[in-house]
Amino acid sequence: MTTQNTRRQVLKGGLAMAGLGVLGFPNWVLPALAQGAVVIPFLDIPEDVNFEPTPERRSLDVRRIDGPFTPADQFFTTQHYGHPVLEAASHRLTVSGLVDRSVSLSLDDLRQMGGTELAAGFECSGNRPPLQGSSSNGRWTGVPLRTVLEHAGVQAAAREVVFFGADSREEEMEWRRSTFSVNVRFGRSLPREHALSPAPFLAYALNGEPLTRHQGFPLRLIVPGWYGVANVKWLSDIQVQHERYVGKWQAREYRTIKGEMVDGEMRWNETAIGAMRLKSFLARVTREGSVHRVLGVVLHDGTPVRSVEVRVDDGPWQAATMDRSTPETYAWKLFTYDWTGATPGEHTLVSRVTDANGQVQPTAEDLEHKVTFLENNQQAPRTVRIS
Ligand SMILES: Nc1nc2c(c(=O)[nH]1)N[C@H]1C(S)=C(S)[C@@H](COP(=O)(O)O)O[C@H]1N2
Ligand SMILES: [Mo]
Repeated sequence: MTTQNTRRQVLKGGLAMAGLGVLGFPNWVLPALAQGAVVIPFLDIPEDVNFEPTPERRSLDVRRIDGPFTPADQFFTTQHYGHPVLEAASHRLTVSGLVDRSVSLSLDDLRQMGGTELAAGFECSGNRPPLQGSSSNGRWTGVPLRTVLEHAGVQAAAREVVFFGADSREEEMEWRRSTFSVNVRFGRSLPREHALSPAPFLAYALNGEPLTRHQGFPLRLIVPGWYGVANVKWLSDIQVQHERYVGKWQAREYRTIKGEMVDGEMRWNETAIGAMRLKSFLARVTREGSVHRVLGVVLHDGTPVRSVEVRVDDGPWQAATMDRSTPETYAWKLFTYDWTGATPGEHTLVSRVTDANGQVQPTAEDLEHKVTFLENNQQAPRTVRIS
């Protein structure tokens, strides 16, 4: 199944294919908890960890995942400049710069161009063990970005497409030995070819409901396969330009500093946050009769997944089973592993994912010379006590 379909195709497909819901997504529901199943606490997650949302942030309690899509009221959320309050009726998306015609689109204009669906999961690049709660999976409704860009007509000289939210803040900005007071908007960019490719998406609904204010009401960008920071919320302006965009949130705050040994010499690289690095983590362990069922999540850039494996203590890597309900390219992928013969005492469980290019999820040691904490995709061990 393709990730984006017109509503008509989706309905037709939905009728043609048994087991699919009205929107063409599978009805498969991961049992919230099978009858009689007992959740085994993770010893690496403190018992008193507080998942209550603050006005700024909400973390997903991954131990409660009970279906392929994260409900909007559990979807993790974060941002840097608070939540602008926008009116749906008066909101306009402007497209300007190196375009044949500058446009200003209302939500109704966008709805008339769109109504397609996209399954996409993402994590904040700061998501890391032990909670891994800055990650979620959504079913978005909106318009492919390129439909809007083609409507405005991207000129030949354009190399970069910049996306601005309605959020901004007055900041002291240092440059050499001077400091300037500048109004900084939240902005991110994509290279021309990526912006005009089929995947990037302008979303006005999540799981069939209008975006909430936290999720970027009334409009946001979704860059499938990329870390969360790319998904500009409260999207207001698209600027098409020739210059590379080096704004704070593009080039400075969201980067990774990592050393790599080349010919016995350490080379330090600074890279911007972009596509998600291949990752799996364990979300829950339950005891169901004599079996311990392990549930986990894969996040990736859309490259097909070749395998997911689980290891118990120092045992061999064992194949886990990919859940078939999230086959969409950019959705997160759930997997299960049935652990039999668990003995009383403390055990360490860990997962690793390999993609179709042979890329293997790295270990913590592999990432030893990554000195900044973003893009932590290490194999993340969890401990449990079996009684
Ligand atoms: N306008 C705007 N968009 C933004 C941000 C922001 O601060 N302002 N934060 C980004 C970051 S860092 C992440 S991880 C995601 C979080 O999206 P969510 O709140 O829907 O989970 O939004 C991104 N989009
Ligand atoms: Mo983020």
